[in-house]
Amino acid sequence: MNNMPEMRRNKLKQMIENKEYIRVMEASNGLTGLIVENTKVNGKEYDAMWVSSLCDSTLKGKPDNEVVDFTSRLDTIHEIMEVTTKPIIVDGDTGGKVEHFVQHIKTLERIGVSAIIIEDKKGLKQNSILGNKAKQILEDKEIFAEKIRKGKQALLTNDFMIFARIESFIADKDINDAMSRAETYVNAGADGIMIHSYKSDGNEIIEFLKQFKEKYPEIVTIVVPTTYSKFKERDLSDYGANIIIYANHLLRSAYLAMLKTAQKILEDERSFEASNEYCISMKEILELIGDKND
Ligand code: SPV
Ligand code: MG
Repeated sequence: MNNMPEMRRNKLKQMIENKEYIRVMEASNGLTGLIVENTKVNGKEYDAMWVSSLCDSTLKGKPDNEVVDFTSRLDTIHEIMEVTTKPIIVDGDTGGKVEHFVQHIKTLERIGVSAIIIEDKKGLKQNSILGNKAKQILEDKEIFAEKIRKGKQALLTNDFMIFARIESFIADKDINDAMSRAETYVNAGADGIMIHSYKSDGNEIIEFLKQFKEKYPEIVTIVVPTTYSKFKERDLSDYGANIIIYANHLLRSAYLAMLKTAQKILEDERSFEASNEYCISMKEILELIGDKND
């Protein structure tokens, strides 16, 4: 397994050049990293991994509001890198203070991460899917653009990408706000634009992709179809999406399975039933974490 930083870092750029679209799955620890690395169905597999702030926080029982700091996020990334080779996109939340952001992306670039996505919010960051049920405060677009500009200047390679995430729809602003922010961030050097929505019809996303790709056909677009999950990858790609991220599905499914097991053991006052119904065997677990040098 070659997981050296320089081998991993440029893989995402190469994939963007060569593939119709990039399929990304959340990886939030070594174990989920192994699932993303190794799962294959009918010749299909995941291209890259997303290190989600939501999942990283949830696994620590903490809210998704940047309380889990960069050092801790970095531990998670290292853990994933230990056992995988696929490229990594890091959820950088707001990117924090510009001075800190510059340091953080230099670290990420050095260890072999391929891209960071930062979102144009300020104040106490709230998860986007909360939409208008939380206070979503957008950053001034010029201030945010400066963060992108400074970040780009700090990088040492052409491999590492900074993607700007537009939260206009999350803050109930319209397409004009989103497009104007997109233009500012592209001009500041953003390598791609992520557009997000908490609505399930996907209309805002489709309209944005249409307008954006008309203007910037060459700039990478990223979508996270958590709420508008009915769209097939092919549809999103046809609308203009280049990177499709399944941001939290391993964590959410694992939680459900773990809760069921915990409840079942309480119910039965032994593990026999839960073990047979909900658990993989000890043999399978031990094989999974067997000696990777074999
Ligand atoms: C995350 O996975 O942490 C994200 C995507 O930022 S979302 O939860 O939809 O905001
Ligand atoms: Mg996040």
